[in-house]
Amino acid sequence: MRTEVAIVGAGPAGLLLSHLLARAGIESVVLETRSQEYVASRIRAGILEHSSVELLTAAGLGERLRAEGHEHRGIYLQWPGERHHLDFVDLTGRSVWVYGQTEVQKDLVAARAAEVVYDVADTRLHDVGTDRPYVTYTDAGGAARRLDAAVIAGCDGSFGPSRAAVPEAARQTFERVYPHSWLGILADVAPSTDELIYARHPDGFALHSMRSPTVSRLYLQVPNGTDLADWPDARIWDELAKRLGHGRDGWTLTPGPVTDKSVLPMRSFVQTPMRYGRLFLAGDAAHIVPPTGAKGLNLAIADVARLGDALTALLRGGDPTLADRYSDDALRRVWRCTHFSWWMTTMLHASGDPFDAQLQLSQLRWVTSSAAGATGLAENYAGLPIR
Ligand code: RFL
Ligand code: PHB
Repeated sequence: MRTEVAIVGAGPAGLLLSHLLARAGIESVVLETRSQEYVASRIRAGILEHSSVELLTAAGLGERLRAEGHEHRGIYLQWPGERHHLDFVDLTGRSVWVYGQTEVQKDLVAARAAEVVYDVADTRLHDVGTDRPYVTYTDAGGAARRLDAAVIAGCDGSFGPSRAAVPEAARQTFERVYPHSWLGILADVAPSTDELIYARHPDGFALHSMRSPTVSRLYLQVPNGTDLADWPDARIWDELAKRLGHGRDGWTLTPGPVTDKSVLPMRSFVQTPMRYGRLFLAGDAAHIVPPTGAKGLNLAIADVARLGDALTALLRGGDPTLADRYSDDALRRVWRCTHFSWWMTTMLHASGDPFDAQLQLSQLRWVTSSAAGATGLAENYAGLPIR
């Protein structure tokens, strides 16, 4: 089989790239190791920044988002005894939207821009340093296949093979592993808040997020290696109530039936460069951020917006300028988001160190009382323009 762009991975990065390319008249084939049902039901990110909404809307993917998503003006930041609202619209003129990654994924599948081959195995990238790269894989029926392309886009997330297809001598990696994880639940209960609450508490961070007027998404900081068996639903709700300040100033947390429960380890990771020869990396394949800044999905969207432009200029206009700049341009945003996610994580998670605790409280008081501090957080959270 031959196509213009071979895309490895049908997550949001891979499917959105195929969609943007199709709109520019460029053909692609997407290879995905999981089944269509599995990919469509994974529960992940929930917040779209302003630029992501603009980009999805401009790409013809904004209809359901605007009908069923919920625009938020800002977030609450709290610590014991205090809760403050940061209004991003007042501070920066930009809002964020609650619209689950699962929904973005469904919209992309429905748009069906390119052929997606699900249930592939043994995906391998070859000759990426030449102008005749190709991918080999085994299809669902067990047959060995080969896909030739002008360009390969590695959109295969943190566990895929694309990242390692860059020769070791040509790549550099940067990593920070955090000593805590998040225990996340999805619950069939109306959110107890109108906008997200990020809570610092001496016993650990808690986040009250949501998916819809009837579905809540909540997280607790837990130690690495936490076993879900030690966390029956009642214990989770008790801990959330304590950390989120149930009963204070008349605010209550309403518990409900838990429909999903998982533990997510946290790390920051960047591999540079994001391009080697005819291989371009995008999304989690190139970088991972801890979820505290809500940046993972948004960064994936920003990468492929840039990559779509670059590949269109390269393959349609024969102009390599944007492709040559792709890695440097994308990495500027990647490092900004990596810093913001690290900063939000270190400001809000309990480390057990009393010096850290005082610095965190000082920082929280500053971002909630100074216009400069609040605007800095708002600008990063609501997101800078993509291009
Ligand atoms: P994805 O979504 O991981 O998609 C990559 C796709 O590549 C496929 N793949 C392969 N395909 C073919 N051959 C192979 N050998 C392959 N190996 C892998 C995978 O099956 C998958 O379908 O990466 P993408 O598109 O770059 O999108 C990035 C976002 O998904 C990610 O940044 C966020 O979801 C991060 N993230 C979260 N971000 C938040 O802001 N808030 C969250 O609550 C949140 N929860 C999460 C998350 C990421 C998670 N992962 C990756 C473990 C929860 C989880 C569990
Ligand atoms: C979510 O709703 O899953 C979510 C929201 C904000 C974050 C992380 C996760 O910072």
